[in-house]
Formats: sequence, C-alpha cells, structure tokens
Amino acid sequence: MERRDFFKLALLNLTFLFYNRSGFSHSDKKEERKSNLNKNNGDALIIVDVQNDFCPGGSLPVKNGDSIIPIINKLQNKFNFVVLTQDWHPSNHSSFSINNPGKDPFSTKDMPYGKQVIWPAHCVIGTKGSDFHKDLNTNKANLIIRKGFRQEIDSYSGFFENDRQTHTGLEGALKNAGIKRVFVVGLALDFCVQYTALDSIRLGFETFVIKEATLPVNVGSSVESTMKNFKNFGVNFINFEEKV
Ligand code: VGL
Ligand code: ZN
Repeated sequence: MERRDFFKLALLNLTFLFYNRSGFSHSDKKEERKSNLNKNNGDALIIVDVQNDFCPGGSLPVKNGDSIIPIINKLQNKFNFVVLTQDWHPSNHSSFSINNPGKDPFSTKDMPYGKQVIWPAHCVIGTKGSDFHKDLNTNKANLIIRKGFRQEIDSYSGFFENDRQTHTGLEGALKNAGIKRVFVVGLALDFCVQYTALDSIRLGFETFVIKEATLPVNVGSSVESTMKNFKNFGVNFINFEEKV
C-alpha cells in the first residue's frame, strides 16, 4: 500500500470511530442532558403492584384501580430510578381463602409472624392476573421486585416479607444507588403501598406517598389506620407538586 493511501485509510477509520462513539444524534444528546438536570438522582419512584388482579376485572380489585395508571406513567418521567413491585404467589399460598377451608375472604388468621388477612386467590405466578396492567409503562423501570413467592409467608412491603425481617433486596439496591428520597405510588394504598412506605421510613429514606397516584382496597378500617400510621411515622402523604 502506498504511504498516501495508508494515511487516507487511517483518517477514514478515525472518523468512523468518532462517529460511532457519539452514539446518537446531537439533538438527542442535548435532550437527555436537559431532562437529567430536572431530575434528582437521589430520588426513586417505587410503583407498587399495578397488576391485573388489583384492577377492575381482577380477583382482588381496587375500585377504579386502573385510573391512576396514566398519572403513574407521567410521574415516571421525573425519575432516573424506577422500581416496579410485583405480587407473585404460588397457587397454594397460605394467605388464600381456597387454602384455608372455613375461612372467608377478608377474615383474619394468626400466623407465626402476626395477624394475616385471608385474601381471594390473586396474582398467582404465571397467570394473567399477575401480569402488569397493559397500560402501565414498564420500560422505564430498572428493577422489578417480586414478593410473596414463599408459600408460608405473605409479603406486602417491597422491602421485607411480613415477618419484617426477610429482605427482598430492595434496600440494598436503593442504598447502593445513593437513593435518599423514596416516592411510593400504586396499589393498594392501605396494604402494599402502606407497608412499603413504613419500611422505607424505618430504613432511613425520606418517604413520600403520592396521593393522586394510589388507591385503597378498603378492608374494615384499613384506610383510617393507614392515615394514622403515615402521620405517626412521618410518611409524607402529598400531591406530587407539593413535594419539598
Ligand atoms: C396486596 C393484598 C394482598 C396489595 C397484595 O398489593 O396491596 N394486597 N396482596
Ligand atoms: Zn398478595
């Protein structure tokens, strides 16, 4: 090869290399930088159990449960760290009424770890009911936490099972990522959202539950006691725009 041709080839290679490294177009890059500036990298959004069985038509429906999905999808744009939790039970799960003959759904029983509500079978592993609702944008989530998959113990919180000791792994993931503030949304306000928020506070995160992006399932006085617990333990129950 002639010397001149060699230099030409080298120049071509270099141009190619730089072109590829820039990855995407100039305007995309600017957009991305701009949107990251508006986000707080110490914040995480935890989207609790937005699954078919907790929406109208499911086996444990939250009234109008699907109505919060567009709000949750919009909120996701404000966060760099998004977690989905997914209730994920074997069909022989100890909390299901079908596995507790003589017990009605929404009654309670004593378990070694405390009182347990008896639920209609829901979110059975691999069924349509356990899928995320089709309208939920799941593409932005960097982590999916499944919970409740051990037959003998239920798990409401995204952080711990109902013994409040068995970790799901979420605490470590958030702490390793430098998360300081946790925003909780989803279903249901009075169970899985509440337990997730209370554990979040206990673990030292500043914790917010976003009013317009959660709804309750309502069992007895469950909503009332949720509101009391939020107040007593310092969970901020707020509209997103009010956040500090
Ligand atoms: C839930 C009851 C049983 C919830 C999950 O997602 O709030 N509630 N399993
Ligand atoms: Zn469940």
